[in-house]
Amino acid sequence: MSAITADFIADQNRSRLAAHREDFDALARQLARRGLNPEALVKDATAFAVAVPSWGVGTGGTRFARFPGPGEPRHVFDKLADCGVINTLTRLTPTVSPHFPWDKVKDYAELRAAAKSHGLTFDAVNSNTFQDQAGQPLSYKFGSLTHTDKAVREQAIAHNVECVEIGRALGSKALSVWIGDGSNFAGQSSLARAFDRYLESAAAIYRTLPDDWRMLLEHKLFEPAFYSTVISDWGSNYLAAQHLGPKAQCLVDLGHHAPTVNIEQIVARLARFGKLGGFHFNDSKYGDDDLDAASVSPFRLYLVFHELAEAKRAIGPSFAPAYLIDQSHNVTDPIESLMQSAIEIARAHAQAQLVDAAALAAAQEANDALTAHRLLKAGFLTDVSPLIAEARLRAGGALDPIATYRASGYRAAVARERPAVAAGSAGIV
Ligand code: RM4
Ligand code: MN
Ligand code: MN
Repeated sequence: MSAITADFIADQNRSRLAAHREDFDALARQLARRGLNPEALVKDATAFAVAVPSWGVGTGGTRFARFPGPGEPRHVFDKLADCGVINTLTRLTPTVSPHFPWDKVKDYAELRAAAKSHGLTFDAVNSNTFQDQAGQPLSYKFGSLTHTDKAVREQAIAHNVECVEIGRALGSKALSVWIGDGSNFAGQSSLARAFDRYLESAAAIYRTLPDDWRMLLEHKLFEPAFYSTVISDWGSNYLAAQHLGPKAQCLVDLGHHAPTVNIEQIVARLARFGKLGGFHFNDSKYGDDDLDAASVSPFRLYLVFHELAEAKRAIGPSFAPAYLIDQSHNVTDPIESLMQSAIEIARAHAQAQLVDAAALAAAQEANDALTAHRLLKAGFLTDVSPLIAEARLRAGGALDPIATYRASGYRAAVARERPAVAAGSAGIV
């Protein structure tokens, strides 16, 4: 169990309960007046979940520096303890997405049991061929799955196959693959042949996937390669996923597009053709900024969830993309940022359920642009805070997760056990 007890949470909730009841009852009355069913909406909000990234609970960094905070997790077991706190308070994040080899251990049964002791299970496993690991025979400096040298490609394939094996031991059902492959100079690499090599390598990984697994391919416009990346956009991603087969789907990281790209439209397209595998949620102003979800563009996140709600209506319950957070926390306590982000993602989801889909479709058919826009925006303009707080409360979570976390003294307590990390080194995690 997490260090934060049910009694402590109940105690913290007590002083907030009367105000919450008032706010929730008022919202429930308003929703009922609008023809919505508040009880069904609370149930739906209670069922909502998003995975946290194991790499997100350590303080991130930029290319220039990293400024670690107190009580940084020393290893994956500490990371799981932190992830447990996030879920205990928010009741939104029962799964953790691990990254290998960062989270490598000797005994995966022990890791799975440790997760369980914090009330957690494992989500998609992430492979890493964008860095060289200690003792690795061949370098990824010039690429991994798309390297010109077959031996390097084979090493990268073997790593992904190992990730699937680890994932099986952990009870995961998906492999997320993001590669840093690309080029820095026009002419440096053959754009056509690099993609061919990707397809061949990815197919070798795909062949080892268990039947009930998915392979989630992640595209990214730039970085670390700055002229071209091999899987640069949703078009290349879709082509690859289509080429590989039904178990391969596209993963949309919100920060991996050019700033003006219409991501919600990409979501609609991929969903329509069964290729929307999942998300990496974060927010950004310029590029892959990895800022906290909805901290810059909450309306964009809402529009993404509106498309997801539409897709669910069209496709039915089989439509279940994997929801993950992928952020880098440079100036906040990562536990606070991840709780805040999970809540904002749950908010966008809850708001999207408020849209009158039939009325919206009718306005669209009638070409009544302004009515359609107002119907779409109605969800975004509704403050659903009491609704998602009620869902948390019923699930045993905190009415105010961040205030409760601060009151718990968790960070100071772990800082006493976990030695301070030296500042200065640059890095993503
Ligand atoms: C990449 C990408 C991957 C993540 C790494 C750490 O930009 O978003 O999903 O695993 O960063
Ligand atoms: Mn990502
Ligand atoms: Mn990224």
